Amino acid sequence: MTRLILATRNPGKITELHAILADAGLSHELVGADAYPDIPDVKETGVTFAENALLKAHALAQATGLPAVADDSGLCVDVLGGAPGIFSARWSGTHGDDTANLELLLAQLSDIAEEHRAAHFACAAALALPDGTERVVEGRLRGTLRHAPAGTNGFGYDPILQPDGETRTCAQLSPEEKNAISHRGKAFRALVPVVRELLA
Ligand code: ITT
Repeated sequence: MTRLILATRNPGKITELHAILADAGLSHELVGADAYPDIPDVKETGVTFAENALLKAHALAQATGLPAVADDSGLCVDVLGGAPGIFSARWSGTHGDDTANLELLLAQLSDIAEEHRAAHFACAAALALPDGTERVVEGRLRGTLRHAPAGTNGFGYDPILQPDGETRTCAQLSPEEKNAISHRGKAFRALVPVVRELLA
């Protein structure tokens, strides 16, 4: 069985990719970066989601000698020209402070009318092999930004993004409902044929 390493310490992402690979009939053993604690975190110095996902996947593939999968994602707001984008996790200055990031964004958009509040979550998912072979695919979830948060599921900007065709925010969807339509779900599912092709 081929072992695949996923460049994240987020157990939710490991579970999600595991389910997607299993649904597709692939039986690769999937391990998180936590299984290799000596490997340092990679600096995300790219300026696109795809560049950052590839940076992380290559670093892990080189360090472990295993095929590696990495993703990078964020929220892109149309009226802000795609920001926060790759800065989504540290929009308010502190990496991973979801509440501060969300509140800052809501304040910045406070006088923006409903019809101009379009935004999307974007995710790039990359596969890199130890020999340098690489592939990257992308997924998006389009929606509208609410004026106030609603819902307690998920993380990050989930409480303010209402997907197109939905009456609830992402944070009001169950994890299964979100995975079915999410940027990350789409990107990981698009990666399945790539895994099949390169790791047959
Ligand atoms: P890694 O350890 O895997 O890198 P991370 O928390 O840095 O995880 P991501 O690169 O996946 O996260 O996402 C960057 C930020 O984009 C994240 O902190 C959120 O603010 C936002 N984001 C990404 N996907 C999201 C989602 O599905 N729902 C809500 N916010 C999301």
